Amino acid sequence: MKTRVISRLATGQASTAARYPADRRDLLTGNIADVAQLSGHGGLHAVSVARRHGVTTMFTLSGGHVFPLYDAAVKTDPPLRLVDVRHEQTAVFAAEATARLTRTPGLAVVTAGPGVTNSVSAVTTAWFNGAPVVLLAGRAPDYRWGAGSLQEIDHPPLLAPVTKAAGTEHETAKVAAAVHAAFRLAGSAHRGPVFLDFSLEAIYGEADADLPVSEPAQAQAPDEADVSRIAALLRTARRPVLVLGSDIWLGGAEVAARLAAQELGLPVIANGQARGILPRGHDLLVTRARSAALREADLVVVAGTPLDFRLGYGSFGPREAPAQVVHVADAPAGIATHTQLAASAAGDLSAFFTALTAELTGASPAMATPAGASPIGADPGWGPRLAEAVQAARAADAPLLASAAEPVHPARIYGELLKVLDEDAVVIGDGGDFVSFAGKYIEPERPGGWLDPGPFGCLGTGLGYAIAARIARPGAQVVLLLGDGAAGFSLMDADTLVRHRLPVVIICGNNGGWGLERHPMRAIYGYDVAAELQPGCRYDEVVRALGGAGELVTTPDGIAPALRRAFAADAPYLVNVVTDPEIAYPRSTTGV
Ligand SMILES: Cc1ncc(C[n+]2csc(CCOP(=O)(O)OP(=O)(O)O)c2C)c(N)n1
Ligand SMILES: [Mg+2]
Repeated sequence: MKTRVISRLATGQASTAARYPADRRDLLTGNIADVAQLSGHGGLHAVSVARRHGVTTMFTLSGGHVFPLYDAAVKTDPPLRLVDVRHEQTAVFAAEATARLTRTPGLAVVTAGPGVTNSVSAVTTAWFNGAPVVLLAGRAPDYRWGAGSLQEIDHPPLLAPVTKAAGTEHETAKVAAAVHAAFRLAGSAHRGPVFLDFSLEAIYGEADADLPVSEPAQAQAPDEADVSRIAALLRTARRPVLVLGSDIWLGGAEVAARLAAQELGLPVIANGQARGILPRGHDLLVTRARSAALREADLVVVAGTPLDFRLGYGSFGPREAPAQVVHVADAPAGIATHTQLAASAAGDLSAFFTALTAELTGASPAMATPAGASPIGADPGWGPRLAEAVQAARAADAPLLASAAEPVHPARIYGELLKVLDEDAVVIGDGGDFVSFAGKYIEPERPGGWLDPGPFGCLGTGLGYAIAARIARPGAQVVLLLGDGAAGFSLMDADTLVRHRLPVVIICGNNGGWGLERHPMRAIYGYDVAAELQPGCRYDEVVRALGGAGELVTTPDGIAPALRRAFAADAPYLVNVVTDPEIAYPRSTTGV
């Protein structure tokens, strides 16, 4: 089994390194195109293609149907890093977080049957989050299909509704092309997961095939007339707001979006991975006053995120004078159809913001702004009013962030965490109320480092995201905020952190129950059931038993020193903070 580079072309001449004298190897640099032929089993073909697409890590859980993929991972040069986990869901969540943090596709490999079915919630999460994930799976052999071999089930129909494509490859010689197509599709806007399984014959079989050539994906520029229509709306709006979502980060549009906000003087609310595009404290960042901003706005431009429950389904502004709504997405299918839009644009998000800024500031010859005039028609009092609301919200937070209450108020955990969080920290939330508090109090300094589960709201992302974050951002703090309920879904994968030497700080907000369900059920029925967990359960001891470290914290003053020890530890470390079970996050939406 080997990858055979059959020709290497430099400046038009077929050549190999061996043909050049050592002192003229410089001739091999520069415009070199690799034309490679693959020869070997299907696993080798798949892994060679994945590497071409920037994959350096394979997240997986073992099964005989996928051994050739492992064989290829360890034998290619350089090898792929193999991270073997304790539940397939963790493997796919890790691939998703890799994609979201590195903006190159993430790869997960799972075995046939239950390996695939265990992946479904995580694939769906990647689907909702527009994350470029390729899930490769084993599959029962074709020659016995229908006779009932182990784990024989047709996977693609299970995956089709939650992927951009779900298919099967039956021939070794076509594996490379199929994997190449999967990566290209996953990584092109609007991004998302792609599923591909290989029959046992295809993955174990041997064949020769060309390694497909990767051309850079062509970004689709938004329609100029659409941009002009949006510019015209901004020229006359008095109280405009710009909402930025995760696709801004995933599409590499964070710089263009920031410049647009600054040059146009637009107040910004940031969601998901767009949080941090304007750093905490920036005078245009009004996330902390989002209710007031969205309630009073007369024009809301939402870019890079759906108009779903997190944004009131796209209804903004005063009841008697609803705001005009503009939706901007990276692909036409992402434009909302359930609400009336004043305008929309679809295409490359960076190109959109650049064109919009140019048109409104006069950099575009089409529409020059007289010198000194504001490029948009905003009421001069609007920005300062929102900035004041932000200040007021921050001031109101202060006592809770410093709360000396016992049992611990969850906000106090964030008060302490904010003091030690680095600018480039990756912060991951997996839980209910505990994570909602985090969303309120933690405003990142840089984009891309905030990982919440997104609109699918699937508990259990935590350990997979943390594993991936530690690998993707080796020099950064990685902090996982974990509800005690959420912990139950994936804490066993602290074992993966230990085995792969991946130190992560895990803070468990332990309110002894499913807080986000306990309080709403009480509000509806006056009582609650199925919402209690063991009070003070020693999740820290679980991590210790698995070879990591941790400690229990029961007082507010105990939090800061425990966090110091956790960040200093060279091991996965769970700070288990027992919090007040009676405290509910003040929620304004149920999501339905
Ligand atoms: C897989 C999954 N199952 C159930 C839910 C419903 N759910 C949402 S939040 C929540 C409670 C989470 O409890 P915990 O992690 O302890 O956080 P807390 O609200 O107590 O802070 C539940 C059960 C879900 N979102 N995902
Ligand atoms: Mg809880």
